[in-house]
Amino acid sequence: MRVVKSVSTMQRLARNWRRRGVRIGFVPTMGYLHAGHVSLIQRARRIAGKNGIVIVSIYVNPAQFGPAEDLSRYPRDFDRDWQLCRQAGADVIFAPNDAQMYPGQGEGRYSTYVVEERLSRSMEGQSRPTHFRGVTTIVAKLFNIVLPDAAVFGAKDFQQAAVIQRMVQDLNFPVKIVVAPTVRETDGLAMSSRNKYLDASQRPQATVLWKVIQRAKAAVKNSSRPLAAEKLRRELKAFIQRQPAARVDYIQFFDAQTFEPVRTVTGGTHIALAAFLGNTRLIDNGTL
Ligand code: PAJ
Repeated sequence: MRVVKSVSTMQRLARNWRRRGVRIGFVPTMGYLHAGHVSLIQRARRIAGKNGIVIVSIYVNPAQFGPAEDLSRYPRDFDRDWQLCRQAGADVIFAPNDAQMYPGQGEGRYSTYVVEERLSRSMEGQSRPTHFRGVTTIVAKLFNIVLPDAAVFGAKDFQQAAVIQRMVQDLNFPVKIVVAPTVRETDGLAMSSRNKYLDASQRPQATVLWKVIQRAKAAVKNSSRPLAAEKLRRELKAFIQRQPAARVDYIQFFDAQTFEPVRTVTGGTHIALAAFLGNTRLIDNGTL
């Protein structure tokens, strides 16, 4: 397995592979890898085939963090990431630094951004106003550097995957976007690099995000009529906030295609939520 740090080297390698007809599967990450990331790398391995190349990028992208967010303390462990990438079947880790990705930022030498203007407005986009601009910009840059045939994203970040899919469609990137299922801890908590921030009392309380999705599913299943979204939202919010460390940011019911919020909830409606456990912000989602 090869580690590449320079944009020009990565792009040169990718162009050579593509010219020779070698399939490139790509998994963009911010590192501190867990079994969720590993499942995406394994999926990319299957897509690329044994003659293809699987590239994992590890880059904590400053542009997608707000000023009050956890950029400076975002967890990192390159040696462990390296082991996990190798075990999962990656061929290349692309690990650029800030100077490679945003040359001269602040000196006026970086000034181009990619903005999706519809799906990115609600939920994560509302709570984190510059977040998706940072995500679409870095993913567009990574696609231009890595030149993937296919890129794998996790359903854990459901809105992110939809925004990327829309960007690829709107801007005609020749990349197939694959969305892989959310990998969970045995107690239901969605795996996340940020789970590391949870202390011993917050960690068991964090399962409430998953529990509330199960609760919403049960409510839909047990009702013969569509449910009023607002009433269900209030009940679920109260359920979450029974946990002393938990505070709800949003709970949204919406159509998974259009991302339009719905007023009545039925089977097939999508739920997404964000909640703080202490200072740690966690997200989860599922189909009801
Ligand atoms: P990161 O949070 O490191 O996640 C990288 C990829 O792993 C994303 O596609 C995310 O949805 C997926 N992932 C995270 N937890 C998962 C889980 N429990 N199960 C399945 N997949 C999971 O998302 C980002 O980084 C960044 O925004 C990035 C796309 C790399 C752009 O900087």
